[in-house]
Amino acid sequence: MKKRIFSGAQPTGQLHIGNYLGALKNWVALQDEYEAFYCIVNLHAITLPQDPSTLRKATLDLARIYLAAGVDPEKSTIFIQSDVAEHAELTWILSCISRMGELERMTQFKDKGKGNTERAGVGLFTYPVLMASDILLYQTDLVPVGQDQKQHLELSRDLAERFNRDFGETFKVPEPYIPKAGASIKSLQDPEKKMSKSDENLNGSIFLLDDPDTVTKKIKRAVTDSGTTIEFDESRPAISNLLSIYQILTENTAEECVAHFEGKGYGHFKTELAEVVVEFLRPFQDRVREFDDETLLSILKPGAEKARSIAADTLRKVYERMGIVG
Ligand code: AQP
Repeated sequence: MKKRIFSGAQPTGQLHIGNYLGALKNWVALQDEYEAFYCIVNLHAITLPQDPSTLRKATLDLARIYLAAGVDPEKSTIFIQSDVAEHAELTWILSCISRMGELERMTQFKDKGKGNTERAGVGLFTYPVLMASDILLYQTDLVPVGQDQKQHLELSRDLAERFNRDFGETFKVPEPYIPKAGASIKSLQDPEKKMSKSDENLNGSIFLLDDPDTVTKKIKRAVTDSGTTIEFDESRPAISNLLSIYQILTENTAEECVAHFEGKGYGHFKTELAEVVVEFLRPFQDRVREFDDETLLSILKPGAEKARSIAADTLRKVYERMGIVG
């Protein structure tokens, strides 16, 4: 029996190269070895206001991105979260064993709620409980995510352990899979912040659907540090971030990258980096155009059916253990 992985992304805005390097790239690499479930988490998206027609379109567009990135529907189950009602149902159950204090400590709530708990949505507050439900429903062994999701994954583990202790062994306790390189790609405009879909400064993110000209301009405008050498250095996060992107896309070692740029200046480095990113995006964007809506639905609907059969089984056990009958 293969071990199982679960992961997902939100159909909120355009995916960027950070989403790809931190998550999607690893989903593709892991799908041979694991039984993989990749979800389009549209219920997470509505924790912040969304325009309905934009959300509807973004949901299918995200399925295109998964497929173009190399997620293979013959190997992996791809589905839309809202097609499996058990996600919302288990969220209620897990909310009842979650504690206000532990959710208040979640840094993403503090960031996205902009520190204003009075005005922040309750859904944004309970977002990590929905994420725990996503993962635990599938008896997941491994969850490939970027560094920003590590804290949420810890909560998923805590909730699984708490439920198992209080009601008997029910959930597998999942392990995080956080890549060594690419787990936290930073904004090109502010290396203290992660690259983000919702960043108002569009120059901070390289979107997967950016055209070559836009990519090149964004990289040329990327902030650099006061030094002159091209190397990994914790005290120089801007150049280290750009070099990480170069390293992962070229699949060279850190030492090879540093040696390659020895004696070269920032201008030369940025030109080469832009070429590498553009050459990576070109075939990716061609593949995105290959999938029409009908093809997507023919993948997503059976995906949801397969997911639902496993999710329903877990939820039935949960209800039994808790004494909920109906
Ligand atoms: N900058 C990043 N570097 C590496 N990995 C990242 N991820 C997100 N940003 C980076 C990983 O991408 C996966 C899908 O993310 P998501 O759709 O759940 O969105 P998010 O984590 O909330 O971050 P975004 O993409 O920046 O969106 P917004 O702006 O809406 O918050 C996850 O595995 C995530 O770790």
